[in-house]
Parts: sequence; C-alpha cells; structure tokens
Amino acid sequence: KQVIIPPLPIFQFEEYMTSKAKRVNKALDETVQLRHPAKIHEAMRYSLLAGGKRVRPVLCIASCELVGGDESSAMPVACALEMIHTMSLVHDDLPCMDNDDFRRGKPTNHKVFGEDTAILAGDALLSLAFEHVAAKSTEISPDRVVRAIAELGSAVGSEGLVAGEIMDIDSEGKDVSLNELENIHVHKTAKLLEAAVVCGVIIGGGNMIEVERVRKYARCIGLLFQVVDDILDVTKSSKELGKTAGKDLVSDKATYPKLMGIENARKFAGDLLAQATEELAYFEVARAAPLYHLAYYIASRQH
Ligand code: GRG
Repeated sequence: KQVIIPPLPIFQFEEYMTSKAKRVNKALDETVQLRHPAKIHEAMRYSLLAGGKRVRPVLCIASCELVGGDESSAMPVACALEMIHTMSLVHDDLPCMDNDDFRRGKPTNHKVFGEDTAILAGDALLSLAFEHVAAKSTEISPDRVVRAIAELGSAVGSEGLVAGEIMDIDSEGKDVSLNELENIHVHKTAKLLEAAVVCGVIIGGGNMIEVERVRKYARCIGLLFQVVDDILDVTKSSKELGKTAGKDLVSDKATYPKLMGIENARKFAGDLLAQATEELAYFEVARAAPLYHLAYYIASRQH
C-alpha cells in the first residue's frame, strides 16, 4: 500500500506547545504545593517540575479542543496524566528497575531523596492523579469524569503501563519477536498517550466515533515514538563510533532496526505517521492542526 502523508496545515506549533506547557506547569506547581510533610512534597515536586516536554497533557488539551471543549476543563486530567507519567519514570529509574542516575537532565529522584522516598513520591503522585481529576473536574458531567477516570486507571494498571513494564522485564536476555516488541511498546508508551487523547475527547464532550479515532491516532504515534527512538539510538551511536553498526545493533535490547533492519524501520515509521494522519482526516483540518503537528514532531525528532 502506498504511503500518503498529507501536507501539514499551517499552524504555529512551537508557540502552541510552549504556551500550553507553560500553563500546564503552572497548574502542576499550584496543585502540588510544598506542604507538610515537606520531604515527600519536595520529592514529588522535584520530578514533576523537572521540565519534561508535557506531550501527554498537551495531547489531552488538544483533543478536548478538537471536539469543542476548552483548556480549563481538560486541565485536571492533563495534570493527572503528567503525574502518572512522572511517577512511572521515578519508579522506572529505581535500582530494582532500570537503575538510572539521570532523568530530565537532573539526578534521579532516588539519587537525591533515597529509594524509600522515591517509591513513596511515586505512590503519592499516582494517588493524587486520581484524586485531582475526581475533585477538580467540577464543571464536567459526572458520567464523563467517571469514564475518564476509568480510562486513566486502565492505562496505568496490569493491562497498561505495568503490563508493558513486566513484559519488558521478562523479555530481558531473550529473543523477542516483532509482535512481542510491539506489544511492549503499545503498553509502556502508547497506552498513556491513548488515555491522554481519549480523556481529552471525553471531557470535551466528544462521541464514541471521535474517541475511537483519536485512540487509533495515539496508538500510532506511541509506536512511532519508539521506532524513532530506536532509529535515533542507531544513528546517534554510529556517528559517535564512526561505524555503520550503532550501540543498539550490538547490545542485547530488542529494537526495530535490529529486528527488521534500519531501512524497514524507517519505512515503518513513515507508515505509522501516515496511519496517524489518516485517523485525523475524520476531523476538520483546522481543529486537528495541533494533533497533525504533534505526530510530525514525534516523527521528525532528531534527539
Ligand atoms: C505506573 C504504577 C506504575 C508503575 C510504573 C516503571 C513502570 C511501571 C512503567 C515504565 C513506564 C516507562 C518508563 C515508559 C517509557 C515511557 C516514555 C516513552 C518515556 C519518555 O517520555 P517523554 O519523551 O519524556 O515524553 P519527558 O521527560 O519529555 O516527559
């Protein structure tokens, strides 16, 4: 099948991302204040306000606006998504998981506050995410708030992020098929992006057709994010090494370039971008402009 990627609608995307991220940061800062007990709130704020790209909150707000809702209605869910994403990073970095020392350009949470506090800070962020949506989405009909909460819960739990992480852990040192690799990424990355757009549409008053369109869009950009990540790992390290085989072509970890070859991985990325934009074709182009640009942004990222 021939891949057709439509031209991008004209739209000030960088400005859009920056201004939305700024308002999300402000809302997060106000939501997680430095109160008693100071240590746990410091640890929560340390990772939450460490300057991520805020892709999930922006996806949520953009999807809410796509169906006619406004930014302020989506803000509690947008903040919850970032709390959940951040807690998953804090736990992922722990010595018993990936054992990473740096995240978002700073020492990881457990390096600064200790493992015990890092685990608790993650737990507190996860719990607060759900409390915040339930307590602050006061202008949205309760049935929509409950649907959004259910969507968030399923994106996190044993059929969501946690499923992706356990499958990833179990796959270590084993031969992983393309299907298994896709399944890990769908759960570790795509599920929360799906929840972001689906919750945005639910809160914005959208219908089931709209929900399913954005869900498919998010699944494509979630996989796209990982394929691009894998390709960048190869090209980055081959530049560093001055060789054709980069780090991830020789390391243990299963990646798309390793399983299908770099050219097919690039083609797969193109297919995913085309599929993502196909789902958006259902909506009015001008309203969907931020989502088109987000997909291109993920596809063309250079680092
Ligand atoms: C969720 C209860 C619960 C436990 C955690 C550890 C774990 C289970 C899941 C791991 C999830 C994980 C680390 C997925 C990778 C997600 C990903 C694509 C991270 C990078 O996202 P960006 O680029 O990062 O959006 P920034 O820093 O910009 O936000």
